[in-house]
Amino acid sequence: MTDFSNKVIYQIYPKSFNDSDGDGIGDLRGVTEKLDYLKDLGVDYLWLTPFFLSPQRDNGYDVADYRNIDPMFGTMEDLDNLIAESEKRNIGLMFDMVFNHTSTSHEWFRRALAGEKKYQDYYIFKEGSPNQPPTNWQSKFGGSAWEYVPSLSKWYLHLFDVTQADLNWENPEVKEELKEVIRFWKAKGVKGFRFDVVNLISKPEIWEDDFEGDGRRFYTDGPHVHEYLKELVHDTEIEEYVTVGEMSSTTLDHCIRYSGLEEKELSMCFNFHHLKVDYKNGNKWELMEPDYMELKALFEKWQTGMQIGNAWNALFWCNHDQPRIVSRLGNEEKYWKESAKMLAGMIHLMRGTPYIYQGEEIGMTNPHYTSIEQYVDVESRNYYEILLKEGKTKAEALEILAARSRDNSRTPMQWTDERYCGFSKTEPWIPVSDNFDKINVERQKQDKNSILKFYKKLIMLRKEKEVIAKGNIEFMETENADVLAYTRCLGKQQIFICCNFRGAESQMELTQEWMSGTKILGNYEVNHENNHGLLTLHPYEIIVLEKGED
Ligand code: TEU
Repeated sequence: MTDFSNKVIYQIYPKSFNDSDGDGIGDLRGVTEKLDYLKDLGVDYLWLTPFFLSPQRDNGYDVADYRNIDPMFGTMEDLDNLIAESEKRNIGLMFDMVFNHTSTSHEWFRRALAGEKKYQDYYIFKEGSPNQPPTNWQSKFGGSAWEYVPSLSKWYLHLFDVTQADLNWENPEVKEELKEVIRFWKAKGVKGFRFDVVNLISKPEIWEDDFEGDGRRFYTDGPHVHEYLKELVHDTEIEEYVTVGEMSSTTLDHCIRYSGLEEKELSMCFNFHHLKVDYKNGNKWELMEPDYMELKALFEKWQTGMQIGNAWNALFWCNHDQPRIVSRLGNEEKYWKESAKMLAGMIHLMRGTPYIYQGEEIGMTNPHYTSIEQYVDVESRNYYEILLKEGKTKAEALEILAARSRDNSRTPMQWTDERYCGFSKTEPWIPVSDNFDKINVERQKQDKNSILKFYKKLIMLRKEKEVIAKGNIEFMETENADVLAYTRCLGKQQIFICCNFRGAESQMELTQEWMSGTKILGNYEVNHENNHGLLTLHPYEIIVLEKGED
């Protein structure tokens, strides 16, 4: 399988990236306009979230036609042009394959509803009485995971929104249809694929109630998932393409199989465990201070576990579903720059392929919305109602959304300090963050110490130093709750990375062998204080030392 260890991938949420035609919605031509910016940043691939025909109930993750472009994003010609222009710059495009479900507006579902047996078998329909869903499972967006269709006297499964009906992967015809979608985009020159919630595609044989949770333990990493993935990849001949699976609530053992060298499934996988360390009792909708010991333990488990298993991680903090990392684990005010850089370095220097989500490279923050009207996301809107029903006040519910909503990452990309932040000439589909006059690309291009420059440096370093791409990882200071430290090692090349989580000074022991290391990267100009092996780190400081032959 191809080695993606020195590649860096940039994620684009087209709706919020750049609006070329002034309708307030980002589009494909808008992406093409920014290719030089992305080339200059140094990224190798662009993962574009779905721009296919869709009612946009879940911003494109409700696909109505896998082979056509939603007019709000442009035309096939615009896409062909984007592919050609990317190719010229040696940037590969990765498309987002939403194969766990389709929109209920998809022709297959419409024909199923119209009574065509063939298409009913494309989905998961179950007989049942109108008052009794087949199981008590909950949708990930709140409420039952089943919807009753009176005209058919049947229920259908939707693990996400009611308009996102789960596909039946046990039906060989479904698998063939989906393979054709991949072949279609391959023929267009697409260089890779991201597979949406692909570890949920294999449903259980027995349908039973879940009295311990929301049902996920029955369909996550399901019985045939590895077989389905192997078949999909093999039959579409994408073994050498960059492929990443989004693995929801997965396990290390499964990820070793999904992305292990032997199994020939995917190049790498996303897991989300490290992004739940501030969920109280595992509940996204209950706020808690981040548990840094848990974060450290998770990184150690996944980094070393995947290394031993000869498997490959996708490294990331941010995506279109996550609040901004600087607002979450960093500091938006006094140490905004320092903390954004520290978090960037912490994740980019680990073992895996790093992903940058648009705006992360300039330290974009959450937008601090204060009214429910500002939110667009279906999950946020649903949970607002659920939180109120549970007895929260409006203010409490809004405080939770301000920290947890997926819209935190979906605000328009901040290009300049102009009105609508250089994203559009008209009012965008979702409100702009309040700080675009300070945080924007143009400003950071002028500043040699900007967060943008730091990301550029990180990307360059991965390409220059094989130890970053391929080195073994080992964690240090595992009992220190203030600092995350690790080494990477490849033959005689070695680097040491330490990061201070705190907005205050922290200390760690520096072993004898690292005392003479050369600093190759940091977020403070002043030298660190090294007092007989006790290293004092500034607030949110990151220090990267190197030794050995390069
Ligand atoms: O997300 C899957 C997923 O489970 C989430 O990250 C989800 O947002 C979270 O569980 C809710 O708390 C993927 C896409 O990234 C997301 O945008 C889609 O809405 C979802 O699948 C359905 O296609």
